[in-house]
Order: sequence, then C-alpha cells, then structure tokens
Amino acid sequence: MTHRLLPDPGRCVVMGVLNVTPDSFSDGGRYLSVDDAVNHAHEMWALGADLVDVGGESTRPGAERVEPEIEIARIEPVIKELSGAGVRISVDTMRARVAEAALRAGATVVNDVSGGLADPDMARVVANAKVPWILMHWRGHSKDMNSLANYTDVVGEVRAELHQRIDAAIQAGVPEEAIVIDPGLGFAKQAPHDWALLRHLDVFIGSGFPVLVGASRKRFIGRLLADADGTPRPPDGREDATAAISTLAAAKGVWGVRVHDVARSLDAVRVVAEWGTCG
Ligand code: PMM
Repeated sequence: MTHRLLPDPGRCVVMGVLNVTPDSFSDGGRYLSVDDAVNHAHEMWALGADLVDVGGESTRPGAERVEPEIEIARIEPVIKELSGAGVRISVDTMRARVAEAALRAGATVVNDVSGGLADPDMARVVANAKVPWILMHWRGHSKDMNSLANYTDVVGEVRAELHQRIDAAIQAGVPEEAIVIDPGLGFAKQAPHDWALLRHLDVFIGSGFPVLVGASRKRFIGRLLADADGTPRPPDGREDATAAISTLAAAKGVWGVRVHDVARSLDAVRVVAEWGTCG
C-alpha cells in the first residue's frame, strides 16, 4: 500500500526535476529566479508530471554545501506559488528545517537524498507532518562522495544500508506506507555500481517498498555514450538514454522515475503501462 499523499496514476510515476540552484550538474543556474523556476514547473506539470521535485542545494559530486537560510530562500517562494496553483510538490532536501519550511509552503512529500542520515531531526519532522519520505541510499556529503564508492557487493550493501534507514524511520514513528526507497544512482557510486543496481532493481522492488530511480542525465550515462576518444557525452545528449532507463525501470515495476525531461519519460512509461508490464 502506498501513502495517500503519493501519486498513484496507475502507471509508473514521473517526477520532474526543478533545481533552483546555480550549480547543479545539468541544469544549474537555469531556474534561479522565482519566475523561471515557476514557469518551468508549470511546463512539466502541464506535460503530465505527477510530482515536481524542488531542490535548493546542489548534490553533484564535489559541491559545497549552502546555508539553510539560502536553501529556504531559494525554494520557499517557488513552492508557495506552485502549491497554490495545485502543482504537487516534493522537496529535495536533507535538512529538517528546510523540509519543515517547504511543507509549510505546501510541499507534500520529502525527498531526502541522505535517507535521514544527514539530519537527525528529519525523522521527527516527517513523522509529525505525516507525509511520505523518499529515503535514498547515501554514504556522505558531495565533497566526500567519490571516496566512499567502495563495495564488494554493491547490490547487497546498498540494500542492507537502505534497510537500516527504513528501520530507523519506522522506529522514529514514520509509518511503513510513508516510505519510498531509492538506490541513489551516482551517489558514492562509480558507473559499474550504477549499472549493477539497475540490473538488480528486482532486489529493491522485492522489498515491498515503492522504488524511485533517479538516472536522469547522470555521469554513468555520459560514460556509456562517450565518443571515440573517451569524452563523456554532455548531459543534454543523455535524454534518449534516460528515457530508455525509464522504460526498463517501469517495466521492472518501479514506483517512479525522477527525470529532467518529463515528456520523453512520460511517453516511455505510458508505453510500458499499455504493454501491460508495469506495476
Ligand atoms: N539525484 C539527484 C538529486 N536528488 N533524489 C532522489 N530521490 N534520487 C536521485 O537519484 C537524486 C535525487 C541529483 O541529480 P540532479 O542534480 O540532476 O537533481
């Protein structure tokens, strides 16, 4: 069973990415003004996105942290305006204070890339607000992330570490149906780890929790599509491959995909639903 605040469109959910940041790896700086951010969210919503994921802190490898006040100032007016217009919003933050401000402004889902590890107060905020919580697999902040990508069995270790986060959330009073899990592609992972996690999505789906996959435009796709001298394909040339991953992930039965290009992935998951293999 999924939480009443999680969209359930009868096919794989498509979550559109809205980074209100100057430095995210593929869309940083594009939607820094409130108007640009709001317009882009409306475009994604009009295309049929089920959820718009609003974030005010870049999590790309190596990124420096921003102050919580800055994070709040970036996202709060955007969330207020969008939720007032009926757009369903998740907030992409690992800070309890920021999540609280976003929920007050009208967000209805918390997307925490640290799975509750970065801020010990996050579980209390989510439990009190009675909202869904996306727990992503994470091993440390952006500046340390690459040095933490060491695994002997990436699928088993990510699964076990996610289950620790699920147990901690439940112990803190978060109901099971409020939890979504995410293997955290690109976060303390090298490309072979990302591919192994995708190849074994059934392990995560088999846990019974809804699974979200965030592959959109990530480095492992750029490396796969590198040119003859090994230069990775730039992020804006990774959209068709992203949609291919959405297709395969939806066919496996994931709950949702988090993407920049909503139109392509929506087409993909609609095909899967019609084909009859989704969910
Ligand atoms: N990836 C990014 C940011 N937030 N949230 C979830 N749940 N899963 C992800 O894979 C994820 C995320 C980084 O990508 P971006 O800079 O393009 O937003």
